[in-house]
Amino acid sequence: MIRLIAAAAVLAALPASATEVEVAQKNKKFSTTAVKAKVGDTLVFRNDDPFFHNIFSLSDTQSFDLGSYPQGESRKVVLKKEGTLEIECAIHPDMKLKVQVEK
Ligand SMILES: [Cu+2]
Repeated sequence: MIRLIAAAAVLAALPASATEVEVAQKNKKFSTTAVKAKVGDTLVFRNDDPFFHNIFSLSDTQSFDLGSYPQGESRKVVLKKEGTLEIECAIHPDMKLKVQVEK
């Protein structure tokens, strides 16, 4: 019985519904222009184009620069704070994605 309670406590400590949110890049566009996610979720940026993309966020909420990477590869970011992220590609500035991060 004590062991069961301990296991339940461990489960409760994990984020309730941490999930992966995949956004592909194809034809110099993100697969969506806006996406909602939760703190603790992971954004997965998959490059489906036969050239490099370089995904970055300069939003105060959470800044990152994933570097340039080729077709078939993905880069991941765990969302750390609630707020809005304006995301672009450093190589193709017309590629824009807004991520609304909620608690
Ligand atoms: Cu690009």
